[in-house]
Amino acid sequence: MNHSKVRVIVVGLLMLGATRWIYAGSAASEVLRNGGFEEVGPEGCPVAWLCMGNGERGKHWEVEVVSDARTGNRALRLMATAEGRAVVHRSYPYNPQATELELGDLVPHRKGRFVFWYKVIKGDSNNIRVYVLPMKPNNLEATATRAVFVVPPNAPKGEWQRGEVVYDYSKDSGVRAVQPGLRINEGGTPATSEVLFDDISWAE
Ligand SMILES: [Ca+2]
Repeated sequence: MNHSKVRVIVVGLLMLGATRWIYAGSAASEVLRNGGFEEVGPEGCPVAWLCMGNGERGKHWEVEVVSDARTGNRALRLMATAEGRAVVHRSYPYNPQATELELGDLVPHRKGRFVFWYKVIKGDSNNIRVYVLPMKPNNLEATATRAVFVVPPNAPKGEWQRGEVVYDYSKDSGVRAVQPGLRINEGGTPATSEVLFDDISWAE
C-alpha cells in the first residue's frame, strides 16, 4: 500500500469518528440539554434548569454549581436542612392561564428513562429523590403518578453512584412531556442532607 492510499484511509477514519462524535453530541443535547451542568446561567443556576427551595436560601437550602464533578468541570450541589427543601426543575414557560405553551427545556418523550449520577455528602434518610414529573400541554404537572428514584439511605458517602428512573405515560393522553425533578425533602422523612448530581441524560 502506498503512502497516499494510507493517508486516504486515515483521513477517512478520522472523518467517520468526527461525524459519529458530532451526531452523538447533538442527539444527547436535543433531549436533555445541559444534563452535565457545564453551562451556567447569569444567576448561577445551570442553563436549562431552575434552582429553587423552601425556607431561607443559604440557611435552610442551597442549590449551586460546584467543581467536584463526575465528568467535565461542574456538578450540581443540593443542600437542605430538615426545615427546608431543595427543588430543581427544568426551565420552561409558565402561565397557569394558558391552555398550551412552548416546551422550553421539558422532555417531549412520554416513555423512557433518566440516567444520572449522584454523590451523597451528608444524610441517611429517604428524602433525596429524583422524580419524573408528567407535564400537561400547558406545562403544569399532570395528575398521573410521578415515577421516582429514592437515593438509598445507606448510599456510600463521597462516591459517585449511578441511578436510573424508568417511566411510561404513553397511555395517558393528558401527558405531553416530562421532566426530571431533583429534590431534598419532598417526600420521605425530612432531614439535613447534601448531595451532588452530574451527567443526567435521557434514554429510551
Ligand atoms: Ca458535569
